[in-house]
Amino acid sequence: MSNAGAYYITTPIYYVNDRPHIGHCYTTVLADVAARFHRLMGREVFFLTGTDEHADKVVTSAAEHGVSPQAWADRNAAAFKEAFAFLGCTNDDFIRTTEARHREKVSAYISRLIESGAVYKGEYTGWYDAGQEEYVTDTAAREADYKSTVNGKALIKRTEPCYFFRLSRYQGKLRALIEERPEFIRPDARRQEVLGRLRPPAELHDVPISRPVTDDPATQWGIRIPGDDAHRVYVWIDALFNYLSVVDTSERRKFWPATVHLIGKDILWFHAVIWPAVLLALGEPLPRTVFGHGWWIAEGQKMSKSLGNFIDLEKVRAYASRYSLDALRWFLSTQGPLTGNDADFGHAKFVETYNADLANGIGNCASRVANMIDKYFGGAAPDAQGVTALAGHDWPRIVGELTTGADGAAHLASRFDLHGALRSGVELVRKIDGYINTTAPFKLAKHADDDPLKKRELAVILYHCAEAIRIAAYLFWPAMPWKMDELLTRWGCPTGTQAVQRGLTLADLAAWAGEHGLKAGAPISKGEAGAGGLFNRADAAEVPPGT
Ligand code: ME8
Repeated sequence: MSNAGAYYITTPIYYVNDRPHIGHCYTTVLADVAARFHRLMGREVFFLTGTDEHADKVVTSAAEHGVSPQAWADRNAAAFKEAFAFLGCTNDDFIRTTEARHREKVSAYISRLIESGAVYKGEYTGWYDAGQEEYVTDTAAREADYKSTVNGKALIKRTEPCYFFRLSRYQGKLRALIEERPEFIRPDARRQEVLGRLRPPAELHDVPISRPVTDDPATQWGIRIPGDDAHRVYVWIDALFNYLSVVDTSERRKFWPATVHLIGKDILWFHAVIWPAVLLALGEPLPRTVFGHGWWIAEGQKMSKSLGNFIDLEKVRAYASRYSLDALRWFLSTQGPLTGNDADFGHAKFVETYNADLANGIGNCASRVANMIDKYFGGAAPDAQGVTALAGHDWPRIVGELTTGADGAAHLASRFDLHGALRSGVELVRKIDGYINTTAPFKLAKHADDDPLKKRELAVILYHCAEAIRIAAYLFWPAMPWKMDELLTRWGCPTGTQAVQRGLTLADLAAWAGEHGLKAGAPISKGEAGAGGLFNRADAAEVPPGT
């Protein structure tokens, strides 16, 4: 049964031959921001991440470390789990492809495909890239001078009996589908890339989906083809099935099809062509969107093992500990390679973003307003009720301006424009700052004691500012849940975390001076004495953390 309120978001499942780095953290944090946005919008969310464990390189890497593939997978899967927990990711499940619940489903799916004729046994000869564990087409092999485009090593010509998936059957159907549904592959540049490879003269061939099992223990790692122990399921097919296997239970079926498969652009073909074709063959509905983001690079250079410039977990932790986890998540989710170009994880850029959006942005704005309320109203939210007209102010217009953010943010988040959605909070803060600068409450305050009209004007202005900051906090919350919960606690309002638990939605929360709005007389705290603002200014000249 489909459920219109359901929102199912997935990340790639990551190889456990190595430890997590910034790229894995990025995709999973981004998915977390989307998941949190949608929970706050009242959707029933299922957020899935996990690890891809049956790759041959897991066997190689385990052997290098003198442990069994399963032990190596256990160790690294734990590192991924720990990293995502550290980053505050609220995934609803974590799938490991070595788990029985996944393996059993994969066997059942392959059996169905064999029965329907979508998978058949044949013989494969081709150019194999051992490092990537993938066959390269003849054309691609020729163009690359029969060398791996990834590690430069020679491609190997191999012939082997093999199970094939009838991909060729789906070329026209996939093309029509991608043409009809612009939201199916995003961003649009990725969609055009895929379409280019589906339009004649391009031709889709059937693809091998098995690997032989021999006496070599290295070939025994993986899920067997049902009924034929001499073959195992190719790791990519095994891995793609995770998105379905996890929700293929009576309680979770409502989440299928996935709303968004969030991936990096490196694995677009598997997700935008092979996976949908497999789903068509199984008679399953297709995901709504496959979103392929771009690359993080480090200080202007591509990250690579040979350069040794991977931004690893230690560095990620060092940034979080120096600037807060919220600030790190903010940087990743607003400055990352969501669409188009690569994004640079550069220290100067980090500090610039941190100062502009956080220290000088929401942090400064909230502390300015809390300080004025403390000084002029004894720390209690002023009363703005009953004020309809005061000379020189157009209150309805001002309130209208300060309340436009939430609807826009929800719309952008549902379009997976997370940069735009998070920018809504920044823009709201900018409006509040502008409002403070034009109305100059600190000047009004000088005359407020002698002039009751000025005191009321001051009350209305500061109420507006505090109320708008409250709304901004919910807009920032999906990226920065801890700092925003702290701010909302200072304001005496439901935190984002509580709001989600109580089923309050962004629309409820963003209602101006509504049921969940700021109440006149309620205490507003400046925060613990000495604890300073939410985000203290940083100096770009300081040594980058983790160096
Ligand atoms: O490909 N910038 O796993 P993987 C941004 N197991 N994102 C990056 C990145 C970078 N520099 N480097 C990696 C696999 N990523 C398969 C997937 S899914 C059914 C199977 C992220 O461990 C990005 O999301 O190589 C990319 O797609 C993913 O890590 C690849 O992770």
